[in-house]
Amino acid sequence: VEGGDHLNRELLYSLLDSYLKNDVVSIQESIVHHVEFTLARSRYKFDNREAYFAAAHSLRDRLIERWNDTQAWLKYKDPKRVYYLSMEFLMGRTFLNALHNLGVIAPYQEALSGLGYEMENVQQAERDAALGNGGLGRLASCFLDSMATLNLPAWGYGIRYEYGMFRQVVSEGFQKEQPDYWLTFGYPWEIERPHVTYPVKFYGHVSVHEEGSDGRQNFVWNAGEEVTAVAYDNPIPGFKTPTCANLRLWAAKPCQEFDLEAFNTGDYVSSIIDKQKAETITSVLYPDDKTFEGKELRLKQQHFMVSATLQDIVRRYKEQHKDFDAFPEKVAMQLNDTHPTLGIPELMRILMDENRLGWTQSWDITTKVFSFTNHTVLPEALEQWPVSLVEKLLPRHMQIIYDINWRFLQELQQNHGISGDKLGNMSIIVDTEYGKMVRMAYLALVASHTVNGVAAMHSKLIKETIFKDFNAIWPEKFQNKTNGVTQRRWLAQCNPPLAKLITDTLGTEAWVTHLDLLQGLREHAEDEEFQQKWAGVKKEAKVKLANMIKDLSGDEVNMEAIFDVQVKRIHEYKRQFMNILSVVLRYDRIKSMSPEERKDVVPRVVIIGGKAAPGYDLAKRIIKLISAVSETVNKDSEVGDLLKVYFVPDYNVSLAEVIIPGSDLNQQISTAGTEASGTSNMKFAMNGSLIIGTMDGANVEIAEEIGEENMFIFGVDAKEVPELREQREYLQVDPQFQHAVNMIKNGHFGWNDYFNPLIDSVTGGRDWYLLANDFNSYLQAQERVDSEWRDKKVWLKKSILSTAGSGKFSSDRTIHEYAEDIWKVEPQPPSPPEGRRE
Ligand code: TH1
Repeated sequence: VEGGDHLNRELLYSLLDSYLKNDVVSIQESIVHHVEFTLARSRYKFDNREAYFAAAHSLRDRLIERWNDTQAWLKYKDPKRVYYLSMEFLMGRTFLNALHNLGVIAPYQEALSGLGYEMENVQQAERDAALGNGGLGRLASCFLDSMATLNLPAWGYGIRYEYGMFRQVVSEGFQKEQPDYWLTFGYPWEIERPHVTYPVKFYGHVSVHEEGSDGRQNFVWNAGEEVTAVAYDNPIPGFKTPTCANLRLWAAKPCQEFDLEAFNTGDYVSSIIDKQKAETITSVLYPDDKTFEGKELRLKQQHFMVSATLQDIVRRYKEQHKDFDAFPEKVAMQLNDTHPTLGIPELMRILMDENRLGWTQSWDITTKVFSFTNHTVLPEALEQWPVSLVEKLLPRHMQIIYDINWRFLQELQQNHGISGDKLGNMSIIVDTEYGKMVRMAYLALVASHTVNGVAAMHSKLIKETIFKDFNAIWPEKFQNKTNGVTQRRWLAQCNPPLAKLITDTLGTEAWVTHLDLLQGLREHAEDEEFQQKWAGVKKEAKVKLANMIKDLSGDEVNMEAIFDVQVKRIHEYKRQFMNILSVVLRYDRIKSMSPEERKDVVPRVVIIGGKAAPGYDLAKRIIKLISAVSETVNKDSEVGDLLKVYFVPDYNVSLAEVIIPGSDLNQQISTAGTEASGTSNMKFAMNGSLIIGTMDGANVEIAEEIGEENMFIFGVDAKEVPELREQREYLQVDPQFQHAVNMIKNGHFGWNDYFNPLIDSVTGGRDWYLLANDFNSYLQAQERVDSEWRDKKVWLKKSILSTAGSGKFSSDRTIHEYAEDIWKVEPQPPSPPEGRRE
């Protein structure tokens, strides 16, 4: 690219000598400027959506200033950087988050209202960026917020899917999936980088050349297909810091140079059409949460993401370093589950084949930079790719994986005296009835310096189960990093009345970056005046949730009822089925009461939401069952206000921001030992919602922090589960469980045949997730909920203590631990370049 050789640096600096002004008039000028010149609309007529886009662009300008300064500062300082590699980022909306982190909510609100627009309506025009399935993707997004806020030199890397998580429509109780083409009208928060591109290769074959004075073999990968990865940067502002981190997402485009002769020899038009296939690589997010699908396109996506990312990281490093000696002192990479594990052989390939390093040095570097997070022990989620597929798509990578495995098995035999079956059990390559497979978790483990689970209990479990043999030889590799969530989005932004009450009570806003300060609420837990204020803000949030229910059902719910919420992906192990069975019993009990008895019933509004993977048959039947129960119960005039059940369609980040603050009670009821951590439990606790739950995942640590007596704990312990599973067939089935199941079976809610597979899954000695077994204890916990709700003071105290005890569950704490114990990266608070002033 020509030009720019004779820059007038002085002029350029003087033109940009301070940040854009954030007074109301300057903001209005910039909004109107974007209405006219970015949207090319009339200044005198623009609707809420156009107001949103213009305001977003004006805010984007302010983000870009910080982004540029942060990145220039990091280039100058050249510290060790951390890269978070993830196939999912569930960002949700950005507008309010950026306003809040930049500290400009009030002036923007005033600017917009001065122009005749309501902030609330403008915000609603934004679509969610839903490039993730659930907890794992949302965790990555919370981490980005914390990394920016902590001034860490951090970037996220992922894929810019054109279709995010499907939109769930529930029609007649059945889930229908609709495509989420979220980029219609453009996405104002991204910056396209047409010049940041890399070739990504697939297929073909590998040839060997004897080359050079040392007679070394050089491997050349002659690819059969090549696509171009184009970078899209998404600025991630920290809270009250000029640091702006980056989320770089890759889009696939056809490659310009590749295979030009196809155009000369064949049909011009079909050659062009062929090229368009490249774009399909980044077209759609796989909507399967925890079921490994083994589709070729998914493997392509994984390689595409890590190949572009590693080329980018290596290029950035080489700009400032002459050899690779310092690479491990400058780079840390975190693998978000095994999905980006192909980054390991890809880095080896780049070092050996493209930079001529030997195996030993390449392996030494690779094993110093990667670390790996495991998020589940469920066997169906563990990735195993057929060797035949990897060989076809990535022939050079397959060779490297074989070499890694061979050296690893050598080491096991020579240094650890392992042989026979045990050796086979630890092999990265395993022979199965479907042929040879690559166990991605083992590959990640062998090449990473650290592996971590996501809650104390889960980290212990992986050492005892799926990674037992590895823990025996490398105990020092294993760590725990209990998950966290960002209190900026999940308290400050989504629940302003509660945030204000907390700030007023603590006399400081510092909890927004130091969540431990919430402990200071403890001393007010029994203060009657404070409890009244607490009840007031909870009521405000409940009204918002009630309005949402009104919009979707037309019903006006009873504000005195317990708002009882379970929102998460639909999965057998999360036991939404057990929840609805208890609702069925409650319904039955109310029906059998006299009018006099009914006066003592604590009213409930049960709210359930979540998506089922499109191919997960039982999960879809659970949705239908909830809808069927809801229909029968809600129209039963005898029951009236005492019980209502709603299935909220299309549960997503934006709905969570309304539902979580508005809940009184939340359900975290997975079979002990199945939910690695859970993160909504933390969001609910922060917002003063009480947990009914099992001793599973992070619930265990939440109980330590807020006190078991302030939660409704039930069910068996994880250590009892294996034995109970063995005995399932012979256990006495709880009569109440049987009764609820029978009501469904007998057609009380219609559709009885359709529910048979569901019923079969929990009866006849099957019941893998032990619903029947935990049912009685669950009902007792529900009884305690009702009786404690009756005493408002008791409930309010527990609600306050929930919030007060949630300080540990800030992702700031989690990220601080990753930075210190795993990444060894340090905060780099930027000093704005010469002349730049806030
Ligand atoms: C989830 C875990 O189920 C949840 O317990 C945890 O809080 C969350 O990760 C964050 O750590 C997982 N999501 C996925 C998604 C896929 C594969 C495995 C997991 S584990 C696609």
